[in-house]
Amino acid sequence: MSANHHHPALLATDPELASFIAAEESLQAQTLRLIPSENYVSAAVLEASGTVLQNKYSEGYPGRRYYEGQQNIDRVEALAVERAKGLFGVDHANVQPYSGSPANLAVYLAFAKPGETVMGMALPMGGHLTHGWGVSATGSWFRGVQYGVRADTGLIDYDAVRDLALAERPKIMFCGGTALPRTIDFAAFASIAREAGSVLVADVAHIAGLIAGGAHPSPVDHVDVVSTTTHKTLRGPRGAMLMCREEHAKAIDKAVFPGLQGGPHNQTTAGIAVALHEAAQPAFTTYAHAVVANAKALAEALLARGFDLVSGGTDNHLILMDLTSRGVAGKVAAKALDRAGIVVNYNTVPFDPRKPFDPSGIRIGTPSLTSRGLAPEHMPVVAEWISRAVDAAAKGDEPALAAVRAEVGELMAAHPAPGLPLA
Ligand code: DSN
Repeated sequence: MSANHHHPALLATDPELASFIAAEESLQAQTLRLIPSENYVSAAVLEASGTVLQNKYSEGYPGRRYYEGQQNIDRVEALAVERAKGLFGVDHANVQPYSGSPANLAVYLAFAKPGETVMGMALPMGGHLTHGWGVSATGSWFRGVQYGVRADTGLIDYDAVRDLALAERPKIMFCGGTALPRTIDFAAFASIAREAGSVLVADVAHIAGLIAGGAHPSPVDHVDVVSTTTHKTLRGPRGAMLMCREEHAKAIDKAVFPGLQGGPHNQTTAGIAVALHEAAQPAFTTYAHAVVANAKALAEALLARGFDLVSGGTDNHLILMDLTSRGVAGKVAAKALDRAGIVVNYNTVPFDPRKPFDPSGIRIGTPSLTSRGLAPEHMPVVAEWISRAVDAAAKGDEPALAAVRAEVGELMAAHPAPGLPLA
């Protein structure tokens, strides 16, 4: 059956657009998706996210709205908030940020004034644009100062973080990032932030699902604010949440609305509520630990094939590969892997001599393949495919990439992804 049959109204109204979605469904079904910030949501999350809740304006918060007719919307949002509080053990949750960048911008609005100093990990070291990096509003409207990792270990240099924090006394300090393969020591950051008098924000977008499932320590007892997207390891729709202690609740809510945003995306709030419900089930704890077990097994298999991994391995869902010694640039490798049915992103490695748009590494991760039920026993073959594709990229060997693609397709067909129509 064609995937188009799963969207009959769309197919009738707009067959061109329907065909694009059907093609994307096939692509997601047939490829090995290794981008560590992506996942497959469940059919239930997909259903909740595509509902008539989208027809409603709801500026304000449950019980305090600027539009009438909120009887059901209030219940949806209150449920999402209660579930977030329960899952992460926080006093307060705001589920309205449209995505991670607006969520972080709201934190700036709540705690800093333009021109004040803010501190985060440098983007090329594994941080995020919104942690004060220059090309982001957070690095141009505020004065961003940045820390990184040690050149010899690839690990965060907490002594250097402390020195910088005490010298700069930032109003806001971010920990967390987008290419960090190792456990974040939230207690160490908290002690530094206390000394420096900074508001400490843990951006756990990448690891929120691991935290919910007990596979990464929680920042909740250590930081002022937790910022997260909802669509990565947490396996929800594209959205975000801000969580904090009661003392910061008003400042955070005011910053999100009316400070930064208008009407919340109620259909997304519903999808978040479902994802949080799913993440509270025992099966999600199993999932979170399996993500890490798969990443560790994949890292070992890659090391055995001679790959260089930043920090020598992983503690979480993510692996950062430096391809310099393989004689191929990250972008060339990523594009070849794509042709081999393996979807990754090219990425800078710490102290990368190459440019961000043509860097030395690729970033991979195991959230999506774990959602399809792949296990550590499959990781040696995944490493073998990556190795064959990277070598083929270096040689321009297209038949070798096609051969990998066929093998990938077979394994993917045997492990259907959640939320996708069966072919
Ligand atoms: N785009 C996200 C990621 O891939 O890590 C960060 O914003």
